[in-house]
Amino acid sequence: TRIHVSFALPGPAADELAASGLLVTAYTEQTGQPRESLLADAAGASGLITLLSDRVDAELLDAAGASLKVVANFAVGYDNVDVAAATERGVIVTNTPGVLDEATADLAMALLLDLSRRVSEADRFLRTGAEWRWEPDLFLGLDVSAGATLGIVGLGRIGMAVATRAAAFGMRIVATGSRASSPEAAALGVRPVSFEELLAESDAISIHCPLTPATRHLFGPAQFAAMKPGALLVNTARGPIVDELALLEALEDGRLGGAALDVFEWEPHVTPGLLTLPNVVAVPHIGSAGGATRANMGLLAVRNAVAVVGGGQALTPVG
Ligand code: 8YV
Repeated sequence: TRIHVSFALPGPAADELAASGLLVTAYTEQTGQPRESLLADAAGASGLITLLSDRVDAELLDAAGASLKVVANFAVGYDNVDVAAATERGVIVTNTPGVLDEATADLAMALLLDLSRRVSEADRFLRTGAEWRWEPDLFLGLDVSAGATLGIVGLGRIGMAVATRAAAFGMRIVATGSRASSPEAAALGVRPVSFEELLAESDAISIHCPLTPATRHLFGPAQFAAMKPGALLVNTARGPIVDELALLEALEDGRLGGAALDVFEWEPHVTPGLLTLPNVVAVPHIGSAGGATRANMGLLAVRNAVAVVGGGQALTPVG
């Protein structure tokens, strides 16, 4: 009985896995395992602990073979996993919900504040060594705390954590998604709306839905045209939810006021034109990159894998 890990787990998770008494193999680079070597190491494993960048498809599942019981994805998103192919083969798929809500919401809020108050843009300006004096209009931005409306697309666990923060900042909040009509959302002043209403009413939109066939390119030319002129877009969910070339065009046209992106359509590639626009803030998929958060994601992935391999129930199966 062996568990294979495709990347370097955070310390506490690696320690717990080592203490499980199971045989463990691991690819030790942080960057994640090249495909051919993952296919080879998966052969005969009972559990796989995988990253977003690992394509868990029929080929990988078949390379692992009949011994495979569980794929524990080190992420809340599992668009990299062919869940149907896993289910057909009797393989349980797990993710890491809950433990990264606060960290991801913190980053979404940081990006929203950065974009609205032009923090990165102003920082880049100073780094050019340009001469400046205080001026009333210098880096004038959007007052999010003066009742600006935030639209949360996909109000689930992470969206609720964003709503909590936005409410504390005095923002009006509209939302779509599973919890938009819940009492907890109502208590934060969240107004449930249709996607069309959200586009039309929001001064800033933050995306928190999963990537599925239904949400791929949820934001394209028609949606950018339906947004308020000068509205801001924040994406800490998944790149392909946004048509990145259409986004570039909407920014170049001046239709949108700015975009803050943690994720990209062709990750790790970033559409170069985005990086030359002053009103774009881009960071390399660091939404859950808090030390404690990453440790907890690792522990949850390990506990899922060990439980299923040992004949028990998964803690957080998907679906
Ligand atoms: C991970 C993420 O860092 O949880 C997710 O869905 O995108 C990030 O938290 C990344 O997916 C690593 O696998």
